Amino acid sequence: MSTKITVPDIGDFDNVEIIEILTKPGSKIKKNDPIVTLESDKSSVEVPSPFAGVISSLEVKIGDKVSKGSVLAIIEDNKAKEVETPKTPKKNGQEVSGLKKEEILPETEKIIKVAESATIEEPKEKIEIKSKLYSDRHDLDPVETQEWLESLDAVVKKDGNDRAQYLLKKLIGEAYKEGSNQPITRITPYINTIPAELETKSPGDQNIERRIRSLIRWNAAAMVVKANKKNPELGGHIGTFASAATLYDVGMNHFWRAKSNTFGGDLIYFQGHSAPGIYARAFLEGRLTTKQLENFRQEVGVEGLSSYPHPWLMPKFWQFPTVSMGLGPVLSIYQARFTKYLINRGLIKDEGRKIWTFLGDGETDEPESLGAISLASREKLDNLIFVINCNLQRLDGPVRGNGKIIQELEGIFRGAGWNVIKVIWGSYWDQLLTKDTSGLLIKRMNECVDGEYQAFKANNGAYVREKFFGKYPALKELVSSMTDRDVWKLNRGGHDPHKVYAAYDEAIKTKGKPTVILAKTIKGYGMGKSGESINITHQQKKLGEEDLLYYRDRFDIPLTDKQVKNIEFYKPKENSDEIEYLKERRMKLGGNLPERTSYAKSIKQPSKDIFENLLKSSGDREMSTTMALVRMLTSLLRDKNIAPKLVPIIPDEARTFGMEGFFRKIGIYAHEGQKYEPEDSEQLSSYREDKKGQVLEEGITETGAMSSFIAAGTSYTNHDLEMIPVYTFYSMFGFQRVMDLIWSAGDSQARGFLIGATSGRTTLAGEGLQHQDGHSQLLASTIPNCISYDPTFAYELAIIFQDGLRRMHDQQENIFYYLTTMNENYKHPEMPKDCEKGILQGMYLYKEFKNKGKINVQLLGSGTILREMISAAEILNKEYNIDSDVWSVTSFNELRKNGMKTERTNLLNPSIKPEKSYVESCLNKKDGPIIAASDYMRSFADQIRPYTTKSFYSFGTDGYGRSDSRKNLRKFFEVDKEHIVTYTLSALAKEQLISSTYAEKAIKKYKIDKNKPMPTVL
Ligand SMILES: Cc1ncc(C[n+]2csc(CCOP(=O)(O)OP(=O)(O)O)c2C)c(N)n1
Ligand SMILES: [Mg+2]
Repeated sequence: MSTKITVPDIGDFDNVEIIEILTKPGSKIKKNDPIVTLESDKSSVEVPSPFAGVISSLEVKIGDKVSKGSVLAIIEDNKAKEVETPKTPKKNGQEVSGLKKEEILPETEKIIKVAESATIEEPKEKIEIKSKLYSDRHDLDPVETQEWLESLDAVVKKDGNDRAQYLLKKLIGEAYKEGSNQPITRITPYINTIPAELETKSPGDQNIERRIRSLIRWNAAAMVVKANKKNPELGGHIGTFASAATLYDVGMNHFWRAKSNTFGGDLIYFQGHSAPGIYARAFLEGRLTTKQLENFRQEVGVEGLSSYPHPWLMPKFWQFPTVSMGLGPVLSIYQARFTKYLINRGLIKDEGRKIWTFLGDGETDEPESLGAISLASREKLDNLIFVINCNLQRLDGPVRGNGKIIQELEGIFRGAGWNVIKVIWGSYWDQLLTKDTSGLLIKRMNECVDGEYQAFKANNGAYVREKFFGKYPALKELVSSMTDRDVWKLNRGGHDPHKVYAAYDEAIKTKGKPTVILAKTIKGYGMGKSGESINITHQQKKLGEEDLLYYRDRFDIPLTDKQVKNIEFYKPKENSDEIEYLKERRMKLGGNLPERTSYAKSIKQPSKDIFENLLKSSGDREMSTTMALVRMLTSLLRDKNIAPKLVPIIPDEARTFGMEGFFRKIGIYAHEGQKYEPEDSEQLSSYREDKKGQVLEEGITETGAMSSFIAAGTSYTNHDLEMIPVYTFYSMFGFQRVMDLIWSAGDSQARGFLIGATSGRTTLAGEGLQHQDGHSQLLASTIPNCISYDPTFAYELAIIFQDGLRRMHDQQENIFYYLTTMNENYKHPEMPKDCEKGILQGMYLYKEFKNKGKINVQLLGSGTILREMISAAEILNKEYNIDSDVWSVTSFNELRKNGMKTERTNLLNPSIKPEKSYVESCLNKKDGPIIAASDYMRSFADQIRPYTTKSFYSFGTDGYGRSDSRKNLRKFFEVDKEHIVTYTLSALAKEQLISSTYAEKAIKKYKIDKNKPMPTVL
């Protein structure tokens, strides 16, 4: 049967042009195969076939204008109306999952099995402990309270926790209806979440583990002290790791599974300045040498260790740069989300991998730390575990001296839907808590603030007895049989391996939500007077001999006094119990951590035809480079190798950039699919959410979008799967907003494309000061491995993008791209011959304007302002008989890099013939001064000024943007063709090549106000 394929509802558009025909008569097509591509002045979108069949005729041609209902083709669909078969990933499939199908040694398999079984146990049924009553002066009727509590106890015993929760919820609901506006509290008493009797016991040998931990503590502290003795400039931290040692050790000994050839590995975000402890363990494991430890923080010329986790500096060791506070937490949330994205898209297997994130309690002040936690619960990221080391201190002093950080965080995380596990008290408290039937102990625990808790640990047992227990006689009595030493021994949860083990165990078993562990610790644990729980702990890096001897004794390190004074490291023999135990534990968990590797296959490059369309002239059709980008991505989505690897990332601007066509075509990733019929379901660009969706529509969070970019851009190492993130943002809200994350993308060696769309100070006319970007290119130039371009024409963009794909995803270079695209529509010429190399190097001769004039000028323009240059060249040529060479500068940044390199080479080789910079080699045979301009600040073009001997004049958009028409904005910033003509004439006069009267006349002609101040002050 013949059926017409017509244009579906395309929203508000009418008379839209057909720019591509993607099928031909006789072609057999499947449902959803694209028939044509339509392009309005804002976006391009493919029209898919609504059913399968054979195309019998095409009813349209390229250039035709169509509207809803126009017939595109006739299809013979007498064959079954095939529904597109979903592409299920091949199990062990090489091309889909990127997982290696390799022979696994039986030995290794055994190890993995043991590791997995160690961590996948079914949770035990939970029993609620009986609530305890203590007298409360706010209680109007204690007897009534007691009755209610007893009823609750009875319900818990008879029908369990869930029933009790249900009843409580009902009660609160009723109270709310009655007018009580008191929300249910999200804060529980200041005690451990897991009652002692429900703790899963650690299978580890606690004695050996303690000895290992002590050695790690010693070596970590010695490393810092040694470095600072050598050179006090070097710095470092002892107190942070001292507080976190148990938190890390329990993970390393029992939970964190390394990457192997059958398992992707857990991903651990270590707290940045606890790095010395991580090195110290790697030293015991034999992964780092004494020499390396001795060279902590000395990386120039020697194989030293970097201050903090920096994959750029230690690419085989560190996986995640975390030390800029707040970035680790947010990056890890998006890492966990991206892992689920890959699983849901069928690109990797679900192996139950976990992402663990360590952060400081002070670090939670950073908006980035907590800003994305609701995403984690919304997306049900049960693969994510935060461990917040609540040592109650930050750099200057207490985190919440007058409050309790653990309680504050509990409320925030619980409110956001996380599973919260508080690990406040160590095992020594268990008995006291059981013994205290009055409820006073918990009351006292609840009422003390962090400033007091800090002071307790900065003092001694007698102080704790008096200040903590002494407040209530009954409490004092509770500890009357304990010595001060015993009281001092009452430990905090984060230093108790049993408590930490139980919390981790529960965390990994939690389903459907992320977990946060709030572990109470002591900053500078074990440092005694030199730094335990005192306000200067964070900065303490120089321990004196006395302090070192104390530290040695505190942790029973078998070093002589002399060795301690020499600050020697200590490593037991290979066959010692400690080393054997430590290695055996890691073997069982699949290998060492942290370790950075990549077994990702490179991506087969697309054929040149994909880019062909953009290399041709657009004829009379006007389009923006943003649209050209969308066209190119649409074509790339037809390439079977590239398509599945593309990760389009957009923070709520798809429609601004004309990318809404992707919604229907590849779907928006939504872990629960789409539970509703979108209001625009009939339309071609319908808002389609899908569990297998490919677009990461992030909502309004550039921080989140950038974090996704980093997760996707480092997928080659974290998932052994090369992916191609293309994160398109409003250029003003890119570098300016999330520069620190972009810096960390560089450190992480992320690969992918950042696209600053609607870029330039004058292309975005109406949006004004806070939207118009005239400096992102300069910010991009500060990142060493960021390659940036400001192309003007579609063919330039295509050549650059194609080369980027080749360099990053085929050659696997550790670089990333920043490309600015614009929203200004204009015609695009055909690519001139032989300019590909120049496009990539940063400039090429676009056109010569020759009139056999005697006077020459070199006009260099980038982005949209190149077009003003071209118009200026025409005017100069026609009206003033001035010849010019117009150069399209695709990247002042790349030109500068080349210039610096050449200059350096020449300075280092003063006796040989100097090399020419690329700029110089382009311009040295050309006559006339250089006039350079862009839609960015003058310093963008100025970057190449030192690399040419010619006179150089640069123009740009220094100053705040504002709203007006493009024409007026360019006039205001003096980068329109009239100013360029005028300034060129003036420059030529200054060079004494022409009379100054030409410029004076032009100033009058173009009504240029000489008295107008510089735009920078307006
Ligand atoms: C964005 C940022 N600001 C400031 C710092 C400097 N800094 C390093 S550690 C630190 C205090 C950290 O306190 P906390 O998070 O509680 O960690 P702790 O050392 O107590 O475990 C500060 C301010 C930083 N690394 N990053
Ligand atoms: Mg802290």
